Amino acid sequence: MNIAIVCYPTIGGSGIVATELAYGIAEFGHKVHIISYSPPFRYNKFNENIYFHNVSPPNYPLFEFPLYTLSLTGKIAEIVELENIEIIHCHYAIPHSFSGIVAKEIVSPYFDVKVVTTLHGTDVTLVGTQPNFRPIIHFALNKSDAITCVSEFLYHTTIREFAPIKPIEVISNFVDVDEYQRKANPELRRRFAKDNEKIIVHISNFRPVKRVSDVVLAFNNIRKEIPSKLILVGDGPEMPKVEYLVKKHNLVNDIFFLGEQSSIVEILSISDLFLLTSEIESFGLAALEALSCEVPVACYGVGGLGEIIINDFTGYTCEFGDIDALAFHSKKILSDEALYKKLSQNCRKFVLEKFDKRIIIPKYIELFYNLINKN
Ligand code: GMT
Repeated sequence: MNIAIVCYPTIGGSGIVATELAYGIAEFGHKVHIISYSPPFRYNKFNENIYFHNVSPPNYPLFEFPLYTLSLTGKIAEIVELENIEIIHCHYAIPHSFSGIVAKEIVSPYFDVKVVTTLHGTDVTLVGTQPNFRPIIHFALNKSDAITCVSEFLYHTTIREFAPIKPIEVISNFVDVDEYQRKANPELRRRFAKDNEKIIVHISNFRPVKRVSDVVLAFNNIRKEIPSKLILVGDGPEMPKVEYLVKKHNLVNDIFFLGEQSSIVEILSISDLFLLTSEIESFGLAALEALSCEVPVACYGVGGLGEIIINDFTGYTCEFGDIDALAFHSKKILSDEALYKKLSQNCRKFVLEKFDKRIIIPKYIELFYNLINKN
């Protein structure tokens, strides 16, 4: 098959899923054409079946705002024609699905191409419900040849918000379990913590929705009883607020700011607990990658997180905003050795059974084959 994947290149789950999917599909011998405004963050290994096509909006004095959606649409139509694309797979509805649908329309006299929309989260829960975007998403969903959601939660939310005429398939996110596995590294661990200290980690894009300040406050509570260090990975608009809190609570020597990192297995491999404090998370890919590296997760029980963080099995969920409960569960995990052993073993087993890319990627491939062979 010849498949175009349209995605965001920035650090964030939808771009990561799209890129890992590109590698997975390419391994089956299919040709994948990634279309975006720069090479995606995790597109860092060469594969002869993957091509990257850059979208660059024209710079003209009349256009005060870059015409990205139009440029993207034109680029998709061009690649469909040039590369004989059979499937346009759009990750995140705005503007990707919209552009995919219009590109399909442009080439329709000569090419029969199908559009698959994969919804990831805020394209439905936050951005999608804004009044000026709602009709666009509605249009894009109803015109897509297939729609997928990354979790049961997102499936139900999409039905409630948009009631698309097409059936929606849940194809959950996945992880490369061979890459995301714990590799003990005592020397690296010692660079961050003393032998008697635990390591807590948080990884995100530091957007307001992630509430990273809550991570700092929970850590401040935890460290009063459990000798520990916190590693913060990522960067984003909330960083100044987080830095302020760290200074205010005198935590400068206990928290490491690593910034954006493309390889996180090494960091997860020296971590004992992943703290996640998002106010909404349709799936929580970063948490899944932690589980795959045997790191239990403590988080708020919001969105689709309850589908992967199972209480007393892979970690603990608590009520949104209850920082004390988050700290309580974290202390429990970090102080009870038998519990810790049980949880960390369950984490890996759970991922191997349900979220291994070898289980999930064939579901996308089957969906593509069915669409191509429909007529
Ligand atoms: O929706 C977003 O905030 C953007 C998106 C992204 O590009 O990171 O994140 C969503 O998609 C991920 C991959 O499917 C999910 O793991 C995240 O839970 C989801 N984020 C939210 O729902 C906030």
